[in-house]
Amino acid sequence: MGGYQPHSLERKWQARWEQSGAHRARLRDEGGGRCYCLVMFSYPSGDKLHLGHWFNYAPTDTWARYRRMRGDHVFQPMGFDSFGLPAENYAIKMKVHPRVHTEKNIEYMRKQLQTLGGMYDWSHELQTHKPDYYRWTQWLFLVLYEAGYAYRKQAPVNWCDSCQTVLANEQVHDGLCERCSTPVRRRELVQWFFRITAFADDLLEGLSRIDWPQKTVTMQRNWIGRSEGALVNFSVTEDSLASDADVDRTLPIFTTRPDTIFGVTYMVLAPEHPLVPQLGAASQRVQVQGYVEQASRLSEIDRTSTTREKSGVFTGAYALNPVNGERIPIWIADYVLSTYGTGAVMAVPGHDQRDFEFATRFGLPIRRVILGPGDDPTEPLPVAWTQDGPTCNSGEFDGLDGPVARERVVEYLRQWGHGGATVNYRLRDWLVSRQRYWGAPIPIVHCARCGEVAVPMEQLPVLLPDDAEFMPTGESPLRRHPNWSKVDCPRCGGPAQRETDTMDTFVDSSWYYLRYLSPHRPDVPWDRALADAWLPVTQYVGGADHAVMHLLYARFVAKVLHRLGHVSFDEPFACLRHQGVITHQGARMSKSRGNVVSPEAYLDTYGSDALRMYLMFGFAFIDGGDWDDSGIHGIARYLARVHRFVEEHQERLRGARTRRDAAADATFAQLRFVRHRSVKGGTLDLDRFQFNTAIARHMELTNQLHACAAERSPQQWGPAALEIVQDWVRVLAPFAPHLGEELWEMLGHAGSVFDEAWPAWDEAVLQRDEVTVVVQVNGKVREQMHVARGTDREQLAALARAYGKVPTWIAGKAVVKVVVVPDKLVNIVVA
Ligand code: ANZ
Ligand code: ZN
Repeated sequence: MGGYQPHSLERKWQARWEQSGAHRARLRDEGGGRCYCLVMFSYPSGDKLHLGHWFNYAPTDTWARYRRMRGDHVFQPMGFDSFGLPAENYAIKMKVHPRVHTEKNIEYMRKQLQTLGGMYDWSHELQTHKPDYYRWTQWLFLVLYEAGYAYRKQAPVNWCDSCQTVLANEQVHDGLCERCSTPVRRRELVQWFFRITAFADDLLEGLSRIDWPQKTVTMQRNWIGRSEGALVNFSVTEDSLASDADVDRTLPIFTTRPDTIFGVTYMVLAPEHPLVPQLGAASQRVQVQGYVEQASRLSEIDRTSTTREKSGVFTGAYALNPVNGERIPIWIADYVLSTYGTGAVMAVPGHDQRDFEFATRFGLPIRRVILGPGDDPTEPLPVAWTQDGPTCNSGEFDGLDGPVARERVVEYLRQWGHGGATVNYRLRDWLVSRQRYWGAPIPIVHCARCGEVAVPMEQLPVLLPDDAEFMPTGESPLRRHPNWSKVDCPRCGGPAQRETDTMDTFVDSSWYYLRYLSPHRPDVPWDRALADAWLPVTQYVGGADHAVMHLLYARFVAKVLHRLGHVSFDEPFACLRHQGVITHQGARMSKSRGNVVSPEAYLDTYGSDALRMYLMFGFAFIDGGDWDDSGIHGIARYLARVHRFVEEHQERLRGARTRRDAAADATFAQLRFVRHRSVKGGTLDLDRFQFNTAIARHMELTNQLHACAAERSPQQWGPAALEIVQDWVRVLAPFAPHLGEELWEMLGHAGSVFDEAWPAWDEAVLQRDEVTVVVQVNGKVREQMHVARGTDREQLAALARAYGKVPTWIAGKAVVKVVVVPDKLVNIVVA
């Protein structure tokens, strides 16, 4: 006795779990389903785990425990994404080595996670900054490199002056660095890329085979941005070239609207287009150069903004339209991007909004070649008509509908060698190199004689030196190290230089789910048999903010590994759910905002079960919400009440085992009904990650138990009632795992409640005594009656004739016969 003492109780069960190895995954066990439940691991960046993390991990653990009781072998690993910018930035600010403080944070976070009571198998923990992990990240790089999916090229990159590093497109928000909000600048640098674009169609196709939130699927689809269209080769006129240099005069453009080709009245090149310096009269040169410089200072976001006034300059050059030989002026304008399509467009102001604005501003002709409803081919266009319609003013292609016109124009172009159908993607190759210290070194050596040489696999890992100067200078810290980069070329033995860039941390997290299965294998990145048995991940849980970065990269890497025969699946995460965000004072929790709520104070006051249960009960998992602790006290009281029930009724419950249960059916009918309803509801809710309503179901059952205990004497509790109490404990256990174990023990059981089977429900018990009976008159449905189940034929017939509006349907007519199907239907036939 002594009431609910969460702290000692939780310590007791954590120690027992540890001692008995209760959370050890038995990955090679046969029989039963396999459930790989994975929650996105976190950055040990110094913020420690706050309530937002708790909100992610606790419900997922509840779900995993539930699956275990459903009979699955559950694997729920935990680890740390310990390389990368957050850790390095923190280290720079605090002037401590990233490894030192990262490892200190990991110790702390691991302790936090242990207090949560998560069913984690810590013997499978991994940390991405450890050589025995990043050795295999380097292996992955080489696998891609050798297959031609990793390459180096000069590229305009997003550069953050404050972080002194290159940022991926995904890390630039509204033209600002996502980490420090410094405006991002374009810069040309040699960088490493992964050829994700080679998998664009596979990445699109796979989206239809996975159970992911619709919004995330749409975001990935848009990010990949597949456009079907045509490549059309215009040609620059001979007299347009500045010098008689031997340049190719073809000017290819990408268009999704080849049906508008007769409406082209000018061309636009991106200011960065390689032809620009070659074009036009000397008189235009100064103006063109000035404009190019001005454009280079703008971000892509600004350039594509629809509200900004269009700008541009005429180059003095002309191109020829391949379908009609027309001579068309070539302009440059910043609304055309160098990174999309061919960096050049055929402008059709009559039917494209941007072109219309541009033409209006600069007085360029606007021509109608597509008809809207009721349009006259000779009337001028007051606004751009951007939808489909029959063609006009288009020579031999006149009068064709959009799709047909497009097909015919493309066919014509193809025949005459002026272009053809093509598909264009918005997706760009993944820029993976970083000029930073805290990451896995790229395992490449540059040799004066042999060029780029891969480090042989058996020489991995290429160790990150501990003694590099990691304060940012704009150059890779590894380059400034006195001797780290000096090596002998693996191929010729001559003097060579290590690649000094490190890998984007998203490379580390692109394959970690594979390593979890066998994190200590020194000989292979993962155990193939285990990977075949356990993957893809059954349930993945993490923030929606990863919709196009991590979640796209991990899919890409799985597809590469699959194509190269290293794994047998090609989608890594079969089912994905995003937890909502727990904000505080209206904003996402972050140390810099000073609005972080840490779980410790609540743990000290209420214990872990109460905190995790409150997080699940007080907020919808998918939606999150603003932190408000006013309900946590109520949840703590609820758990105490549950505990007290078992404590106070122990005698009654023990005796129930041996007592005869004769009166049980009658006495406990209502309890039985609520038990089945609450188990059914709770189970369906858990399948949908609706933890709050699942808990409400449990509360319903608690109330019913209390009512029964108050009404019925102890002698009336037999085994059937006891079983209901046990189910009530079983159903609580995944939510409050420590208390669940404790109650199970109080009920006299030696084993763990998590080895118990999840209770089932019986639909028959849920059939309330009421049924809906349809009333028809001459076969037409006129009413629906709610009547007691089992009502006999005569009574049903009588009820039906008088029910609702039925009397008005049969008034003044003769009832010929009444057909009755008990519990279902009454059909009154009248003449
Ligand atoms: C002529 C045309 C006529 C166009 C018309 C549209 C409507 P999506 O769907 O996003 O793929 N475009 C092509 N390359 C561009 C670039 N580098 N920068 C800016 N715009 C570019 O868009 C394809 C359309 O965007 C292309 O089709 C082209 O304009 C423009 F009535 O060509 B269109
Ligand atoms: Zn060499």
